[in-house]
Amino acid sequence: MFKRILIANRGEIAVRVIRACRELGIESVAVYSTVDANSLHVSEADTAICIGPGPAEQSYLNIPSIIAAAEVAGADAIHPGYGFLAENARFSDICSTCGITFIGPPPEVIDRLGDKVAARTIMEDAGVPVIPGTRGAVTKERQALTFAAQAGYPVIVKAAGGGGGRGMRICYTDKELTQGFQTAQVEAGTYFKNPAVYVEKYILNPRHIEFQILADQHGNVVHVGDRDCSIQRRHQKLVEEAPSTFITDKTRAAMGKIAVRATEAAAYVGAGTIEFLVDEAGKYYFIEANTRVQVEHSVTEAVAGLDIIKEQIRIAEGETLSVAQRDISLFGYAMEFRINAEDPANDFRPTGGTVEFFNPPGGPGVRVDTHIYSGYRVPSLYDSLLAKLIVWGRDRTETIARGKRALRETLIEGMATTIPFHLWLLDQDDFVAGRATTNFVEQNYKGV
Ligand code: MV4
Repeated sequence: MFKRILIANRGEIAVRVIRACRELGIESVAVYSTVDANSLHVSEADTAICIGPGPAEQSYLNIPSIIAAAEVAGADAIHPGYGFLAENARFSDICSTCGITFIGPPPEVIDRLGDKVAARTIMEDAGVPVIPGTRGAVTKERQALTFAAQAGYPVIVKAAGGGGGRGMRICYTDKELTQGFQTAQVEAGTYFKNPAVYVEKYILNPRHIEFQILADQHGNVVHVGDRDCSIQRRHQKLVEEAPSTFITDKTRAAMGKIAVRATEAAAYVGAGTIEFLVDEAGKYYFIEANTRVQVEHSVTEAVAGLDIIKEQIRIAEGETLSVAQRDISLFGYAMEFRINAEDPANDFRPTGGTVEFFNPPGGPGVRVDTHIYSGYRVPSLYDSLLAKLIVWGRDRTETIARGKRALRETLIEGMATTIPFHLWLLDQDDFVAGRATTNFVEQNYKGV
């Protein structure tokens, strides 16, 4: 059993991990940058160590500082949260070299799945449906054009080192593809230090549906159901829900089996996500795997009654999963609303400043994960997430009603937040009817 875990992160996820540690009787060590000295994760943890100045490169991304803090504190494990170093294979490797358990997959697994070309090949070979596309990287313009001629336009050029919407280019003609291929290659080399690109058929109006996975070190793999993350804007998710209304229980079961197969094919260990795109006909395709716990893990916790962070820690300790697939069932509907310091009336421009007053919502079926409090100053250097509001209901109608009620109860004074956007969304017929795809926000939201 771990005695002490260092949390290499900040904000709500650091607070979330501290809570799991406390329930498991494990001591927590927070690290913080100078601008985060008044942060809740610092006061909530058993100990806190300052690791450097505000800019993340000098603190939350500063591997030597974090390792030094872990050694000084006597931590036997590091939880990376999401973002920052969570999907950094080198960090996972350095932790293990220093005799500290990285709570996440081993470096080889992070590398394998971080390379989207390698991941596609692994999945294809394992019989996991992938989007029709080139096998392996495309190095010659001719290969890209040949694929497009055979598959038909539109196609999408993606960087092997990209993911999460970065390094993609949609092409409708030979001319666009010739150009797009060139620029994609150059950009991939500069931004991802990997010039490899590949080409896929472009799926119009897809839904983004992902499966939560848990895999222990003994070969046990389970999925904890799906999340629909289609409500997003410029690749930033705004609302996630579980389970998706778009797929039938039969499809859900089939996709779950495929997600487990994908996990096994990657020899995955830890908590992770298998992402799919689902086209208008309901066909599903693997797109990528995330080797971290995600922001939206909490909607899965709400419908599955499982603590994903505690499972993640158990896995890292070498324990077996606390549940088998037959023990997992989903009950009701959950939605997560990301309350960001962004102005939805002003193109989601980052706001910020001081939270003059904060009143969190409560009552049945409501969970708030946050690091803010009345008087908290939001540093401008990090992401804009202030709080996650997670609501649960027995059916989706109850969940929506609760969402509205809880969003109205939430008072955050001192800055504009995304709450008015969420209230708008919950009044949209297409959303209420479960018809919103990944283009919904861009096509329908004109400001509040
Ligand atoms: C696609 C696609 C359509 N066709 N691939 C964006 C994020 C990254 N994970 C993959 N993405 C997409 N890949 C093919 N072949 C459309 C998207 C996409 C998208 C996917 C999920 C959620 C939101 C999205 C918004 C725009 C585009």
